[in-house]
Amino acid sequence: LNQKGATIWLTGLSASGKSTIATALEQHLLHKKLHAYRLDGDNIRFGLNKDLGFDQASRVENIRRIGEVSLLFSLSSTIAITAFISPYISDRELARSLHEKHSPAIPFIEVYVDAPLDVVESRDPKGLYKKARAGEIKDFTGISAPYEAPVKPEIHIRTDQVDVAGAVEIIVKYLEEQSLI
Ligand code: GGZ
Repeated sequence: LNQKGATIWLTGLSASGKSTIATALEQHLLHKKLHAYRLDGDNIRFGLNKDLGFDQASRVENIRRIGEVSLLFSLSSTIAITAFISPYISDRELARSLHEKHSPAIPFIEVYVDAPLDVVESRDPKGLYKKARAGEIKDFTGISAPYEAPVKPEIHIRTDQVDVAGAVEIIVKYLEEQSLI
C-alpha cells in the first residue's frame, strides 16, 4: 500500500463541530481515493461502548477503547478520524502514547476543535446544554463536568471563526505537509 495510516484525534466540547468536521474530512479523503474511517458516538457509543455512560470512569474507558481501535485502523493504513469530547488530557495522552510507542510509530494528530462555551451553548442543537443547566443531565461537559483543553495540539481550529470547509482545509494542509497524504 502506498498510503500511510494515521489517527486524527478531534477533541472539544459538545456542539463544537467535531462530528461535522470529521464527516467532511472523511468525505474529502475518500474523494481523493484515500482510505479514511470516522469513529464517533454513532458507531462506537451505540456498539462497542454501549455499556458505558458519562461518569468519569466510563469516559476514561470509552477513550481507552477508542485509542486502541483507532490504532488498529491506522495500522491497516487507514486514516482514522475520531470525534469524541475526550475531556481529559491524561486519556488523550494515553491514546497518543499507544500510537507513538508502537513500532513503527504511527502519527497521532490532536486537533482542538475550539469554540467558547457561550457559543456552543447558544448553538445547543440537541437542547442538551439547556437540560444540563436545568440539572436534567448530570456530569455534562462544560457545565457540570470538566473539559481539559489541549496544551499543545498539532492543530487548533476556532470553529466560531472558521467554517467547515476552512477546517477541512487546515487539516488537509497539515497532512500534506507531513507527507501523510
Ligand atoms: C457530555 C453528553 C453527555 C454528558 C450525553 N456530557 O453533542 P452530542 O451529545 O451529540 O455529543 C455528546 C456526546 C459525548 O460523547 P463522547 O463519547 O464524545 O464523550 S466522552 O469523550 O467524554 O466520553 C452529547 C452526548 O454524548 N452526551 N450525555 N453528560 N456529552
